[in-house]
Amino acid sequence: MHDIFTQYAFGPDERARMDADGHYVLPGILTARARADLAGSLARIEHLRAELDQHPNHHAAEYDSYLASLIGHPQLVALARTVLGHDVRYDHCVSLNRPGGNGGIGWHSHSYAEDRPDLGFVRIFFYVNGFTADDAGLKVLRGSHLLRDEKLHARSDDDLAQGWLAENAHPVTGAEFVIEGLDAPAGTVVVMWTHAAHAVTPRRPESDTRWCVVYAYRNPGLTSRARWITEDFERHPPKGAEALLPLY
Ligand SMILES: O=C(O)CCC(=O)C(=O)O
Ligand SMILES: [Fe+2]
Repeated sequence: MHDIFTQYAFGPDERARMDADGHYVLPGILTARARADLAGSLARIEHLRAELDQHPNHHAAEYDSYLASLIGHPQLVALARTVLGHDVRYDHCVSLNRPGGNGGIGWHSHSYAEDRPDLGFVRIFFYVNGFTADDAGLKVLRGSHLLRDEKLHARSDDDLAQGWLAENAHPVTGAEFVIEGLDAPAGTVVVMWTHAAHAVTPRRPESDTRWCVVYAYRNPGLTSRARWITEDFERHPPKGAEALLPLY
């Protein structure tokens, strides 16, 4: 099994940053080989999406053996465990390719265990060819995950400012939340707590496709809304993922 990450630092300091901010950016850590393999797999998913009357992007690993092989990849599972502790389950693998002209996505958060802070859920985004803040760039609100609000929704920064931002303040500092646009060089990995508010800016019409896939893991304990795993896949787990696939 080839390495997918080059050396990176994610020790107690970085982990504390993630717990304070809701996300942590690991710039350019994907190996050249992983970038090439991922770009190939993600292009195949995009092709299937156009061809099939299905949503292969929602089950990307079920349509591509390379993507499936990463679910139990020791480096990816180790990163998930650094965030969640040892007892983790795989939740989903969704491709997030954004071709030139893609509209991005408005502000939202994701759900899991709102009343159980002991149960974590992390999304690990692979930004294969990166992005810039004004070109399919991820936007965040540092500290928003601390509210564990799964119902956050706003179509635009203005809607967010007039709604959720006006009604909520940082629970620790009391300060206003600040909209922040991230930049990510090629090969960047972003880890994000599931309740963190985020949005994505449109992809410029003249830009190439932004290749991205997200792997999500969680502590078992509750059912999960985003767990799009077919029975067949659960019965025939990819190598190394046998213990990660069950719901509990
Ligand atoms: O496309 C992205 O960068 C993020 C999309 C997103 O919001 C998500 O997958 O939860
Ligand atoms: Fe999202």
